[in-house]
Amino acid sequence: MKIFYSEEHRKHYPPYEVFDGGKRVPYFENPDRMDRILTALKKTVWAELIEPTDFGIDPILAVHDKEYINFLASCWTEWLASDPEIAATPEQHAFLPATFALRRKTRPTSSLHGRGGYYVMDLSACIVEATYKASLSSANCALSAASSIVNDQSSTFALCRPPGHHAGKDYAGGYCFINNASVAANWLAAKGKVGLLDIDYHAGNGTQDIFYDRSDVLTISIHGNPDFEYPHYAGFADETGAGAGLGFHKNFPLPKDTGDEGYLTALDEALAMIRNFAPNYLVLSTGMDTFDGDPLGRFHVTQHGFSQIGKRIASLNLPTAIIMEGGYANEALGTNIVTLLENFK
Ligand code: OKP
Ligand code: ZN
Repeated sequence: MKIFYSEEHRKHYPPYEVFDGGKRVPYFENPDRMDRILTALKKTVWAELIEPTDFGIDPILAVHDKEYINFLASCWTEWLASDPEIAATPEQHAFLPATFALRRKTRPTSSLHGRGGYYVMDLSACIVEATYKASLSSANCALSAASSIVNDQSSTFALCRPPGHHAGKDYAGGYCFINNASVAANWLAAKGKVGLLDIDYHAGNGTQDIFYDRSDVLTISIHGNPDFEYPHYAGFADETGAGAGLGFHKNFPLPKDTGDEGYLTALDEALAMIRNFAPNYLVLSTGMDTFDGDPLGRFHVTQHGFSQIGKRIASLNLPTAIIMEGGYANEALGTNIVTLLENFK
């Protein structure tokens, strides 16, 4: 199986993130996650690591707002230039706004913090020097996977970091800056009908927003109920699309302590919807944070569960671009990914 991966992510390693209550903690979405997965992949006989192709900025701008992308590109340099103390110790800092724009009647104002609060949704999408380049490279991994499934009609894995599914057209959030899966799905939509299934533990709010009024990409997300879980304001069952897209988005908000059985019941319903939609391609936003004991999740999916999840999704028999999203139980991450991927080779 082709695995698209770049080392470009490594320096995107903010020194901290901020939890509810203002608590600073080490950045959970860290480079070690990729090392765990790489180690596990290298033990298989079927994983073929490939550098992503550079698709340029156009397929990204087909999904994201230009001013938002400009903000990501220049944020760090502007931040350093704004304060000599920060410039003296850049490795101790991350750009984080402390004021956030509501989407209603607001606009990006010209100061860095004015744009920061407009384009950044929370205190986990920390921007450092390497963030923009890492994000572009991550998107190129997803685009390379998309292009590869069209050419080969077989499934591929994009080992993306940073992840993408919380990033919307013009906002970053939840460790995500460019919505890799959406960029890939939008690129694929020019070639055929696309199903996008998000199995990360957290609701794929960015993906939901991007395709909300479109009927050519069916988006489905299975996740912890936003009544108790991040991202808190999207992912409810009554959000089903709008306009031409009405009926082409589906959320499965599940309760705390969901295990294999409850998860697979929702998955089967999602797969029936995808079969009915009959897409040419599938994009799978793949988070492993549904795993039992994940530090950021409240589900109890087991390794056996991941094997079943992979088997059932693979039985759709669709060329699938598997896109890495979250998963923070780093010790188990490699094994869990390999267990899922085994079904697609
Ligand atoms: C990204 B992905 C918890 C704060 C939540 C953000 C979680 C982002 C998850 N106190 N922090 O979907 O795995
Ligand atoms: Zn997640």
